Amino acid sequence: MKNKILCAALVLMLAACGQQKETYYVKHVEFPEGATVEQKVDMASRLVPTPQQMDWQQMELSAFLHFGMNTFTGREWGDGQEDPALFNPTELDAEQWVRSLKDAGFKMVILTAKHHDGFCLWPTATTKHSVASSPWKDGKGDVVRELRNACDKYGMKFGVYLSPWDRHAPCYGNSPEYNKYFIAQLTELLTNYGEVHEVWFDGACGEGPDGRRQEYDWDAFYQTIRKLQPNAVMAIMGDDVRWVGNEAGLGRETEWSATVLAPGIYARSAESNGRLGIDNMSADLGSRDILAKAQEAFWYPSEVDVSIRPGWFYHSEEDNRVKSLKQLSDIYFRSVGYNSVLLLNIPPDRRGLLHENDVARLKEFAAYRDKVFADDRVTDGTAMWTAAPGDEHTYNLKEGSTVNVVMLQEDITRGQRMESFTVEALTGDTWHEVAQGTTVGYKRLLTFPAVKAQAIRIKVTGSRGKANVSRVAAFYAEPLAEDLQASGLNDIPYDGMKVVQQSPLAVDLGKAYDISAMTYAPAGDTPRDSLAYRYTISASTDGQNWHTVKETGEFGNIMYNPQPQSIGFDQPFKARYVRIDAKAFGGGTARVSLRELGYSVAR
Ligand code: FUL
Repeated sequence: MKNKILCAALVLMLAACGQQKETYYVKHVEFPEGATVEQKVDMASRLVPTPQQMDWQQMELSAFLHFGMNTFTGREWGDGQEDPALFNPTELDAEQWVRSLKDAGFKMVILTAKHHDGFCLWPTATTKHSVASSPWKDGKGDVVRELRNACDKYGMKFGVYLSPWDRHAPCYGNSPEYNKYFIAQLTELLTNYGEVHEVWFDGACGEGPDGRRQEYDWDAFYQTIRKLQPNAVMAIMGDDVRWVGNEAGLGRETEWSATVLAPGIYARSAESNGRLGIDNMSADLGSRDILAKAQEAFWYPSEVDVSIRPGWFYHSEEDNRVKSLKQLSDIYFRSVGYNSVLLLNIPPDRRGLLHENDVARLKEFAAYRDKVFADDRVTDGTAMWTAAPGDEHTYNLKEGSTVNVVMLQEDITRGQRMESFTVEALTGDTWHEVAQGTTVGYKRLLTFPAVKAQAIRIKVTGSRGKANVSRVAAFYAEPLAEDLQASGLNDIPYDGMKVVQQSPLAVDLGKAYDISAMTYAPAGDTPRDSLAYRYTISASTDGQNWHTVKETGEFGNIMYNPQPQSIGFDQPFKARYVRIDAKAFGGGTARVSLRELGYSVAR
């Protein structure tokens, strides 16, 4: 198979220092029969990205634009029966999309040229089910073209999402015919719209009419892309970019771009991944243990796709549920900061504009990142350091530095190698550990409680040969409190609430409400050892007589993943006063504050 030959291409390069030859494997390596774990680990540590994968990784931030028929029907998945007459944005302005995204630091936009409902946003020759049959611009419009032009104007890279699953095309399920149809659509998009940097194929594969199953010809799709857009990366159902495994914005703390997960489009992948017992969602895709069982490994880096709103498409009822700055910042640290590219979806609305609330949040998000990363406190962090287990390197900080973020980068053109390390801070004349990390890869951001320090020290505790650490930096990120109101996790105004008791926290909500659920969202500056773990919730209508509404609840894993968690109840209860008795993981008393709790009011 041609792609196998391409992937297996082996290059010899001169190591920068030492002049001895190091062997690198671009994108794919097959282990020899009988290879030992050490040999496999060594070979995996010499896997490197293609130039396209490298460019892609360096973008860090891409934007997704889910726009189409669903925008006008209010659905997330259309059934393909929608009338094209419904598609009629009143003020579509692709320049507004691209300008807002560019200002917010995004380097590429990917548009849903066709979602599962089969409606095409460009006037395709393959079907009438497209913008050409809509009233928008009297059927003369082309959303893909408008986006392309805007990208050219603002210097933004451009990508397309084309859903293989098509609930409209009558030939869907008749495999050879539909594959031809799909390739014709792909060919139009990859021929008529200039340079395409990412082609995004969703894995969803539903049934066609009469329950027929479509067998996609992935190899032919792959060849089409390689022929027409050799510089594009092929994502998800592709072999350049891997789906992280969830749509919640959660990267893995240990994230190997050099992975044993075989891309789903290869014929052999189902057998190989099945034998290893892994899929995109598995926690471990690259450890020594799993390498020991594998026969090959891939450079197949992760992309974290998540929407700024609950849905992928615009729904006006979600206008007040745009993710908060804290949520976006957490997502950033757990995607870009976990060796992944963040693909954030911002869905244009029915006017054909990015909604004001989303644009405002994007601005805040960009301003926050700019502020955090403007001032690298490390004075000498860009000198390349070749790090073997047991090695350590000290980095001086500018005078008077307080830091709570450390960034590490590896030169991945020489492989991903770091397996574990610690970060220590020097305060006065004492070193103390502030963080531990596992993989680094292209970029790793670690956060920890703020510390005033003169220097930081990185100690390598595990690596695959010598890791090439290309940058170490340190920053201070202002802790963010969750704005439960803005993120739609609280229905009751905080202004009308009062704390009636600090510990355990008891709150007067201002008046009685029927409460159906609550949320606990630990604030960014809550020390980990005082986070609530086990809790009891009591309610009262008069502040005197209390009854228990939740006997024993647990915020599982909160100490490692301090994200909002919901508190469900068997039935809604009426309360003006709410109390939470909570213990921390270690058994001590937890500290909960007023704005860390949100309330859903029963309607
Ligand atoms: C999913 C699709 O089914 C969603 O609608 C969305 O497009 C998301 C990015 O991928 O699998």
